[in-house]
Amino acid sequence: MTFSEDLPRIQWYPGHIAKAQRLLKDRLAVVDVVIEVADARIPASSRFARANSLIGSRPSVLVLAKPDLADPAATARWARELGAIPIEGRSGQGMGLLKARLEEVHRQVNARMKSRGRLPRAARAMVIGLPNVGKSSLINRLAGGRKAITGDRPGVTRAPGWIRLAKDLELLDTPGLIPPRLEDRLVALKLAMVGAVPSEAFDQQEVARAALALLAREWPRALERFGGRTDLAEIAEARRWLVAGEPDVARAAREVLHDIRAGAAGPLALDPIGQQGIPARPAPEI
Ligand SMILES: Nc1nc2c(ncn2[C@@H]2O[C@H](COP(=O)(O)OP(=O)(O)OP(=O)(O)O)[C@@H](O)[C@H]2O)c(=O)[nH]1
Ligand SMILES: [Mg+2]
Repeated sequence: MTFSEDLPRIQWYPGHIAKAQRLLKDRLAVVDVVIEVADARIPASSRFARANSLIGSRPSVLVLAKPDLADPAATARWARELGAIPIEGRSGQGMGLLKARLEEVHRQVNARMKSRGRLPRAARAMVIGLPNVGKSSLINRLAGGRKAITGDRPGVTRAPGWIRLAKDLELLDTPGLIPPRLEDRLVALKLAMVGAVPSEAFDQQEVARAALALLAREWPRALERFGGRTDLAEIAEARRWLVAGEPDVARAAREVLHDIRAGAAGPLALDPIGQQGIPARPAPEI
């Protein structure tokens, strides 16, 4: 059997994701600039398959979140390849670059509006990304101490608030949630490994086993945390996690997944460089 046939099936589609999907389209309709957040550990797998059709011809900026949990060399290569900006949520490292890029985009958007004879107005930006990828942390960093401006905007169903980031740049205070791509089992496994899918949504032992097998194939250095073992019973035995004298495999699965997610197994790079996340998009028409 091949590796991919063995992969667990992960199904998760809670109501809030379905609702967010409906809202995303409406909100994107009033946005000029999209800030797409991907996970630096899986820059391709964490992008949204339908991003192109949703973002359309709008300019966009790609942020690689949680670079502290990713392999620095891989992140640097991905950033170059995708023209993306790595941003560390806690230190805010990389924010200066993002702000400069947003300013530039907003100047272009303004110039376009003027050339079309439209009244000048602030450019509107919105953050989109997977569950738990770091959207709110990024919004908080961008907003600093600024307060949300409330008020209705045509075309927005639920009148979210706008935060003024600069004289002519506003940010939507509610991020757009994009659904995890679970139909591709390898992508789904990687999403579970970075925490984009909550562990209640799948069989932990199945996913922990598949995660260890994936690490053995793609990123063996992470297995050092588990003494080089890929077998849950062996990991449990080595750590002395026993129930009634037997290896506590359920606990081993939980701990393995936790360590992978939280960075205890070291920095990760789970997508091969060059892997296509979404088809290349022609340069946006600004
Ligand atoms: N290690 C690390 N953790 C981060 C970083 N940015 C955010 N986090 C953590 O990741 C978790 C999710 O961050 P949020 O900003 O709430 O993510 P979100 O995309 O808004 O999540 P949802 O609203 O649940 O979809 C939190 O525990 C953050 O502290 C980062 O750069 N590095
Ligand atoms: Mg959030």
